[in-house]
Amino acid sequence: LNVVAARLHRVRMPLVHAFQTSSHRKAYLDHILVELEDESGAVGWGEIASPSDPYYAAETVETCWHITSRYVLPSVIGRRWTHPSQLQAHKIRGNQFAKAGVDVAAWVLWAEVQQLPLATVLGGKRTEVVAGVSLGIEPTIDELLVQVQHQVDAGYPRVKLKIAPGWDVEPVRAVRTAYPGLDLHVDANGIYSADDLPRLQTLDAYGLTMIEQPFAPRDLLTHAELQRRISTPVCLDESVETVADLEAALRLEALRILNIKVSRMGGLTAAQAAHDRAQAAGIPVWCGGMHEFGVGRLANVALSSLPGFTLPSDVSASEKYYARDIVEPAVTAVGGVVQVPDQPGLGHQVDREFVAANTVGELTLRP
Ligand code: OSB
Ligand code: MG
Repeated sequence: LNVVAARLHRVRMPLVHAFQTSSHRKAYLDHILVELEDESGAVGWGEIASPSDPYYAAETVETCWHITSRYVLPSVIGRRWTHPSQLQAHKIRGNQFAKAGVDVAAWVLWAEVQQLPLATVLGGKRTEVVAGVSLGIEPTIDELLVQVQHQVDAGYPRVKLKIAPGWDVEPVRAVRTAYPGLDLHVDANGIYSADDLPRLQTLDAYGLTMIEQPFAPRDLLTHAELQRRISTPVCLDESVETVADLEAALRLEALRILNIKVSRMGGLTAAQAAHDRAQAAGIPVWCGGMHEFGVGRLANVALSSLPGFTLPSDVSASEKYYARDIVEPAVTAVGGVVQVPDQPGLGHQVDREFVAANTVGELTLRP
């Protein structure tokens, strides 16, 4: 293949329900869609799902735009390739979200050219994947319980709660009391420190499926310490940006579950490698989300069809996030189960008119 043109579309969409984590609050998102065009005329789409501000990872929408247009795309355009993994921008340090959007677009293009579903070219075996939902910090516990009920009614079998100091044991106790059998887990997005170990240990009493990323991304040692003290599995998210990070975390016994995010790992190539490594180590994985629009979410669905994804993934239906999605048809879930598309590429059409109507910035690059 040979990419002869690349386009970036900065698209703005409001969330159905504003979302707050331990680090930030958001009501609308700007994601950058990446469109790669092959010399054959085939097109592959990817999505750069970076938050606007550098509070989840170091990147922002602005840094992604800069790095993608100035470094990642110039390393791809006009270069001949036969497999998307050959396009890895190894020279560029970090900037995983920027790299991920281009890597996904290359995988989708490759699947399109072969007329195969993205899941199939990745080695996916499942025809459907189980989805869970992620619920933000709410102003009150009563409002949280309304959100949980709403998602349980929609059929989702797993609920994850965002926690932070002042919003941890109480909401967990309230939700656990109301839903004794629910598959429930918590995600702190790295807000706690070693001083909080005793408080986090008290969460061990609530039958949580996992405690996700309690400590700062580089603080593997404190994750290992917590895992020694509790029987609830510790799950890593922000700590694992590369397969080498995973290797170190495994060696330190800092995790028992891995959240694999396509964006955080720099794309499907690395996400697939992390899956293989975790599977060899006996670590169950699931696919985390970044409130992706349809393009990024369909890449997450395809990844989740790999055999090691044995826990529910954050691949909820379009309607959980957006009143209208940029893909046609929208992604749907029945009883918390999402079908893995069996059509070529992403398996759904990108709605170009709707994308154009919501675009706030565009750029085309050629050799
Ligand atoms: O840690 O998983 C996270 C959203 C923004 C930043 C961090 C996270 C999240 C989510 C989104 O939980 C979940 C989803 O996309 O369904
Ligand atoms: Mg997380």
